[in-house]
Amino acid sequence: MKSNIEAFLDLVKERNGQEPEFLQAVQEVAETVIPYIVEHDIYYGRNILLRMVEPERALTFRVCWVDDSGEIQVNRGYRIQMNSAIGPFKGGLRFHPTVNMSILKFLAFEQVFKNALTTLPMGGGKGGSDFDPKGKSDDEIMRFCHSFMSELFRHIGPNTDVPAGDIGVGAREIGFLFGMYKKLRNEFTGVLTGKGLSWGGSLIRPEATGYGTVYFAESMLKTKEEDLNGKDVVISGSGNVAQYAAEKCLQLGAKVLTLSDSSGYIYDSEGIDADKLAYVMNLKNVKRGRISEYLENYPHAKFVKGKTPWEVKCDIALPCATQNELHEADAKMLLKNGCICVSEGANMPSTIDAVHAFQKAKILYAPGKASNAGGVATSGLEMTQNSLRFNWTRDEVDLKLKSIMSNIHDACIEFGTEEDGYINYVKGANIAGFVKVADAMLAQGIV
Ligand code: NDP
Ligand code: 2IT
Repeated sequence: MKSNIEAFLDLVKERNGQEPEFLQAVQEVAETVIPYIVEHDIYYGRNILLRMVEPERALTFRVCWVDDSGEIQVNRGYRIQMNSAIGPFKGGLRFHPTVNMSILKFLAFEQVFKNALTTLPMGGGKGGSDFDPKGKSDDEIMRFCHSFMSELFRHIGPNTDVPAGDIGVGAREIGFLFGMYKKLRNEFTGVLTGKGLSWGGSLIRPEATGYGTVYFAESMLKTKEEDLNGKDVVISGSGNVAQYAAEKCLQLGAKVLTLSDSSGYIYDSEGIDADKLAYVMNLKNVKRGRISEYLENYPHAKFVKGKTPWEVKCDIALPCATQNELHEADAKMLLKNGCICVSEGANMPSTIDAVHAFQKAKILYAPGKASNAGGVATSGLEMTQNSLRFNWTRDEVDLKLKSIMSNIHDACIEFGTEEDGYINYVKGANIAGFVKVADAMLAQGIV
């Protein structure tokens, strides 16, 4: 006879067979949450997980725009409104050529649990486009964002759905999107987060995902009476999350050895210090260059083309680039080299087999929905400040971020501690997130 988990996954596969990333995200949740549901009468037999894997609404739309040479371009826009049981849909927009239904549904599904973990009143959603921002001029980015928002504006609002950034969507894109929303609606509201400071943004929002990922690593290390001071850290990615994860590691006395992009990784055996990181930030955020250009200023470093940094010996690994960037063989290599802690800044960067390898070795391993929740949590704080029409100081927001990350860690301990004392952060995060959303769904009835 099939187990409850297998039967559930077969059903989800039947309906979503063409969506491998979504099925992967659902499997990871089902493996830990179904045994919990079976043991708890209030959830059993109510098809709550089946309701959670079906988006409340999934939109696709045409985005036409004119490039600098006068050619008409056509992209596809999406917004997945996954679950609004505990608050308005909330989650980022991703602009990347690989964007499709599967990727956005996995991200939206993860977001539901992540947002619940923050304890703030936010449902889950995700959106974006297969538009590739690489190599586009600022004017092309503006025309694309304006066209994208000329449809999306009908479906979002400060009490309905509040998008933000993700891969390929940063401060520049949020500005253009906000400008068009404001024009079409004729109202100035907190409909997007990650806004500029002078027009409704929050201090610490740009830093929050990376900082939060490192705060979470600190909490995990503390359970072993360890900290970041003097540790060797390997980071993937060189975008928003990776940059601020690196900054916080440096502030806490760790040595950052690598950064990467989709072309390969750089390894600086002397460590990427604050000056070198400032160079990277300018290279990536202003010049919009490639990480290999690091060597133009620091020729002693190595650029390893086409590879991910997991082969570099380290104490702590922070995957901060994209989904499925860390495979089982990478996990085994990290373990062999003595890695004791993995805190995910990206969403689902480790494959299921890689996660199982970390757990089997009983190292400290946190899934993105727990460890990278600082970004959306600070988006929630931006929404609060917008509603209050008031801004908190940098220290006030940072303190709240720290406290939220520490509470998420506590929730993982509460729901994820196994009989032998090992903290299964995947189980903890999934069950803690599930309970909050499921209770709200039960209270609201079959809608
Ligand atoms: P950015 O666009 O700022 O940076 C993305 C980085 O990841 C770049 O270095 C990029 O390299 C690399 N990357 C992207 N796609 C791939 C790929 N297919 N293979 C290898 N490298 C890739 O995005 P963010 O830093 O904002 O996002 C990084 C991760 O963090 C994502 O998984 C995102 O979902 C997650 N996240 C982001 C949050 C936020 O607040 N921004 C919040 C929580 C999670 P290249 O330039 O070559 O594409
Ligand atoms: O994956 C994520 O949590 C984000 N991209 C941030 C979402 C948000 O609404 O700030």
